[in-house]
Amino acid sequence: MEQIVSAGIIDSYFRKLKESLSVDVAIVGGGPSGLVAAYYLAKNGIKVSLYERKLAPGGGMWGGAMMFNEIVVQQEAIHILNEFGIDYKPYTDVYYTIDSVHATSALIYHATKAGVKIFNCISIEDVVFHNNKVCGLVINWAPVHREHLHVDPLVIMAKAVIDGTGHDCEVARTVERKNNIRLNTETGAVMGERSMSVEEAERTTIENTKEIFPGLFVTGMASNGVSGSYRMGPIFGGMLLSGEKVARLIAAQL
Ligand code: 48F
Repeated sequence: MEQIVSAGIIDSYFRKLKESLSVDVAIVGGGPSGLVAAYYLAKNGIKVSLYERKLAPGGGMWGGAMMFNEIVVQQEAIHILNEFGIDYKPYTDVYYTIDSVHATSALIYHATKAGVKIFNCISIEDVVFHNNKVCGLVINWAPVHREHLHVDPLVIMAKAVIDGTGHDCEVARTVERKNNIRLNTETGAVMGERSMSVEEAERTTIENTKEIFPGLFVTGMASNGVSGSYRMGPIFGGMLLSGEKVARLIAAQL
């Protein structure tokens, strides 16, 4: 009995991992923007895997604001809440409040149900760079990084990579730092995030959602971080719309 339980887990995990060695789209970060992008891509029949270094995907959405577990979403993103079957309550005529645990779990549920393979506890430490194009991810167990263990990684090949790592825009920073290249930003570099300006930030999150280097796209807060725009705090419409947009851009290219 004990052996069957262990063998079942090992066999099915390694099957999943092996089937994901080459995917259409590899997403770094399981925050709201990454999860929404993953869902729409998978719904379109595109093969997607998502890597999250924490135990639970969901990023900064679980905690609402200051651990008050409610978030705000504006009118423009309501169609995405409806798509995911997320309940919301009107607060004004254009802003809605939502239980953040309900919303986050719905994003995860529907992404996996649509066929996205989520790998948690895995950290992206680098990309694969061929012929001046990003074409995969270098992955390792998150605890390997946390413990500073000297252990070599494995590689996932992908036609497109999405940096959904939030405020730190980790993938974009790594690509820029290591490869002596210019990104598709005003300065050619990762410009870094500015202070809080809610309305402006919500708008630019969507504008800045784009391909910043061949094979590398940005979504969510990483879009604003890369392009030097503002942060917005616990309003999440921009994150959801950015995920929807990056999925559309990639689907059109594949
Ligand atoms: O930060 P996060 O939620 O990204 P997002 O989708 O949403 C931002 C909002 O939560 C909030 C905000 C909104 O109003 O400003 O901050 O842009 O999720 C990013 C996820 O990426 C993971 C990280 O643990 C988090 O769950 N992550 C970051 N770097 C790596 C990573 C990495 N190198 N490898 C794997 N996962």
